[in-house]
Amino acid sequence: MTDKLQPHQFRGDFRADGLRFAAVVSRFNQFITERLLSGALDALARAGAESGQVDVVRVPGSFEIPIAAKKLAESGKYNAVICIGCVLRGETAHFDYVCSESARGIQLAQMDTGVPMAFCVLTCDTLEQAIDRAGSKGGNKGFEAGLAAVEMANLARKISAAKPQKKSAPDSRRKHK
Ligand code: INI
Repeated sequence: MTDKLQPHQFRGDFRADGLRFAAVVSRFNQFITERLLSGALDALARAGAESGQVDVVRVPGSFEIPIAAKKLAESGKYNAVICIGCVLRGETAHFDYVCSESARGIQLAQMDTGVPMAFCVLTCDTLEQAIDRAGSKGGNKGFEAGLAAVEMANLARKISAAKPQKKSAPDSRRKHK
């Protein structure tokens, strides 16, 4: 590795000033998703966000998160969207479809719109696993998603604002006479 090259490093700050966020929250397994939302809002508040910078949209289940997230992103009002849901394994294959379509739809929504989306859809075998990740021994995945949203919103803004390097002045010795 050469030590002559000093590339510009892009990093997203954990500061919410000047940014707007939306959280899409699934009502299915609300006992868990409201705790995840509290964690996400806590992260945004710690990054300096105020009430007017955050909107919350509720949808019936995790399957509906992508369409709401995409519409929010398309509105042009938000720098990042936090997607919150909880899918618990049942006796049928329903779990697999809801999990995979929710994850796939959220990824498609962020790639289509260019607005960063934080993925906070828990996919658990048991309610206990979900409780662990919604503010008890496994931490709060909503808090992590909130931080990821702030970091990615800042990073996206910096990347968009970056200008190409100016070309160096033409060499005077090669001037035409
Ligand atoms: N939605 C969830 O968010 N979590 C679940 O565990 C779940 N289960 O188990 O069925 C679930 N289903 C509803 C689904 O997301 C849609 O709302 C529904 O199919 C209507 O489109």
